[in-house]
Amino acid sequence: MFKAISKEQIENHNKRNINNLKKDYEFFLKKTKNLGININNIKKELKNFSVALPSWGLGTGGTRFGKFPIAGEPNNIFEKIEDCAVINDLIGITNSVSLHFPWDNVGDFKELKEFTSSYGLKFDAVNSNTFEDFKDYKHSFKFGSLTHTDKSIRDKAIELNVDCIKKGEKIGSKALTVWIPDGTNYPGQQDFSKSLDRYINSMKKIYSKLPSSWRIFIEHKPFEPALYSTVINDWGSSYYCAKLLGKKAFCLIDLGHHLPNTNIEMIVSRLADMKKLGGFHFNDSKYGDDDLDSGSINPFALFLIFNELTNAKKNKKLNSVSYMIDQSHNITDPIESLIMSAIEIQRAFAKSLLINYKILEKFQKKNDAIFSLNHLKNAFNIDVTPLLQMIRYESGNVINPLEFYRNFNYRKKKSKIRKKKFDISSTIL
Ligand code: PSV
Ligand code: MN
Repeated sequence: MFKAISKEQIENHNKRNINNLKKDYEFFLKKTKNLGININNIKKELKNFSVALPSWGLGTGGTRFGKFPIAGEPNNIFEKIEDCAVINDLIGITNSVSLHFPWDNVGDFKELKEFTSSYGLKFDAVNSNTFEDFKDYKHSFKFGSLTHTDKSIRDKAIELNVDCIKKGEKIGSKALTVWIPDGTNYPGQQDFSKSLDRYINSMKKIYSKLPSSWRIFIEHKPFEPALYSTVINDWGSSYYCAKLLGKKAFCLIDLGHHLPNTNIEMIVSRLADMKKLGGFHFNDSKYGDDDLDSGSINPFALFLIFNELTNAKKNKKLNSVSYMIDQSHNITDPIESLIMSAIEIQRAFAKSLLINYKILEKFQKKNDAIFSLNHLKNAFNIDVTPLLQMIRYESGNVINPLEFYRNFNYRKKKSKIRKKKFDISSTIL
């Protein structure tokens, strides 16, 4: 840590902000003490919290209508790692990066690993891409990948996933996330049952190549790019496959991969009970898989997810769960979006730690709906900003990261060094 941003710059920023923070923090301590909350225990839990950054979220995203790159944005995985280091130096809760292959292919993985660890960063789950065709491919994933009717195409998709594991081993990853685009656009286009069988057979082959300390995450999604049906459409199918595959297979919940109004926190609880909850792709959405910034649309829903996680952990029902962000930053500087999103995720977690489950259970036993909700709302409504700021301050990170980053003029500096993607339309935010 602290290679991307000098300690001195951070200290100067913190010196200017610490007096205000101390006042806010004192007020926060008084308030939580009155509620009988032990902040030291909560701080310990929060200091162990981290969420992985998605390599694909560092460049500006886009829609099928277009893309608006910004000056100074990264052109390759090394430059993306530099940006991740900036984020982590500022907020201290994002010390790992999730890679996506073949997008993040490099000639020398040893070099990438060393470069990354020189910034105090490591690698989280690796992700496979069987949802688009690349120039050198002799096949096409147009009609599916792991579930394709043609064995040679299924074999290619299996090979790409095994290749991800091999690359992941070189960089110290411990998990593979598999999301497939397979499905149909027309009723009758495919035999649902046979395509699921083909999926399971392909996944068994990938699973057999997993190193013993690795896990495999199955990511479900009800639609897109297939618009009538998908093969792994929901958590039921995901659970079924994870169970069939074995001990190292788990379900991954991408918050955007649900139909509107789905009770995602309930899915979290079920998968935790079934010991098959492996990880998350955090983002937010209003309509579908919008890939909006975490907590930007419905922070209460995010809090309710963490309520289930915290409760499951208290009841010893939770395996180790990987947290990753999966967003597309179409109109913002990705670094700013990721700073804010990671803090929003941490905030939801912090608020869930303020819930007193003994008190909540008393209300639940009495069927007291209003006081049960009120107990959750009390935790949700406490402003934990001073707590998160104090944790950053104590860990040597920055009290107000967004403000620091804006004044740091990072993009402007990088725009002088990094290759320009566009001359006229590139904007510095
Ligand atoms: C698919 O929508 C997804 O959520 C999967 O995780 C992919 O790997 C990722 O987005 C990147 O496109
Ligand atoms: Mn995802």
